[in-house]
Amino acid sequence: MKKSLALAFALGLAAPMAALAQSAPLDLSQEHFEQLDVDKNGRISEVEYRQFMDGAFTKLDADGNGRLSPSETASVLTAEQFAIVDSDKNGELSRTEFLDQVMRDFRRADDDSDGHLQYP
Ligand SMILES: [Ca+2]
Ligand SMILES: [Ca+2]
Ligand SMILES: [Ca+2]
Repeated sequence: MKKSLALAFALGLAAPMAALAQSAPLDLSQEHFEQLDVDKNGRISEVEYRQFMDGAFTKLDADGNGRLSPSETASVLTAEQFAIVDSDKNGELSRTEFLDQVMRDFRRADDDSDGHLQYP
């Protein structure tokens, strides 16, 4: 659980996985938080999170074919993590598979289920 949210942030922010894997799910730096909090209301909504991760998918999709291959995600996902996100096991990540995973992470991190993450 800790790893998967850290993974989500790593996808967008290219932070070192080794360091992130050690941190708590909401142990975001203020800088990371502010990047995600687009409307600057002090909270990250599901919409802000989804839009950010949608952009991260587009950035990772180097050949622009709408799917992520293992090599396109090599810098942010281990083979094991890739297999978890690849829910239909076809060897590629669709945008839906990717967003389903990161939004599950979001909801797990949203302890009080109000649809927002607050800066601690
Ligand atoms: Ca916000
Ligand atoms: Ca691709
Ligand atoms: Ca797939």
